[in-house]
Amino acid sequence: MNLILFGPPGCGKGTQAKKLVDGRGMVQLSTGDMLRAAIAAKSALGQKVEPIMARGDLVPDEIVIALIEERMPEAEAAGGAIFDGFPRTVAQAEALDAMLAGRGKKIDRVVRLLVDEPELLARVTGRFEQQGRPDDNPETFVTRLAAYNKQTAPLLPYYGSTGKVREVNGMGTMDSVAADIAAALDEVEA
Ligand code: B4P
Repeated sequence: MNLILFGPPGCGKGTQAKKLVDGRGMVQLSTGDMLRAAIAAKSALGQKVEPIMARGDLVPDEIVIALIEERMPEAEAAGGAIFDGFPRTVAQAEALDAMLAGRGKKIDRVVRLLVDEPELLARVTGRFEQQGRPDDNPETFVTRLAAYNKQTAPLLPYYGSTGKVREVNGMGTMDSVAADIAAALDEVEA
């Protein structure tokens, strides 16, 4: 199964993807994690994206598309993947569809996590205090949310017309959100 976890920064995409990896053995492809790994490794890519991420802006499409393309064989071998934080623009969604179609595959489900803005800010601020992730500071979060609203939210009509989108209330406990996502996935597998 190929699943997209969709929603604004701090809605729980990474949190829920990790639960699916643990519970169902699915493969998680998180562009955010890949970019942070490049920064930690001080690679040329990491040095290029570090200031962009620190501002809260999206990194260029071609960079994240190449990162996903590199991991496609792993996803294919596992029978599918959880796309976490990708796609974030219409160009990325089109590239993903083309990559999957080239392998005779498709997106099976898009789970949209619904969380209101005060809760998003509270979560990201909490993580900033605990982990100090630079782009979680409250000022940068405003830019990340604006990027979501301007560049990522327009993906909703792109996927809406496919009938594959399921909305899940992301405001509950991590376990209750996980249960609702499981129901949305079981519907595909049934
Ligand atoms: P990401 O790493 O994707 O960051 P994110 O949107 O904040 O999601 P994350 O997975 O970290 O957080 P989660 O919601 O799980 O992206 C970071 C940056 O990388 C972007 O701003 C951009 O610059 C760049 N980037 C990444 N992908 C890109 C792409 N495709 N194109 C361009 N640029 C890209 O969790 C947030 C917090 O909430 C956690 O502390 C968690 O503990 C808490 N939480 C989760 N669920 C909860 C619940 N149910 N109740 C209470 N707390 C909860």
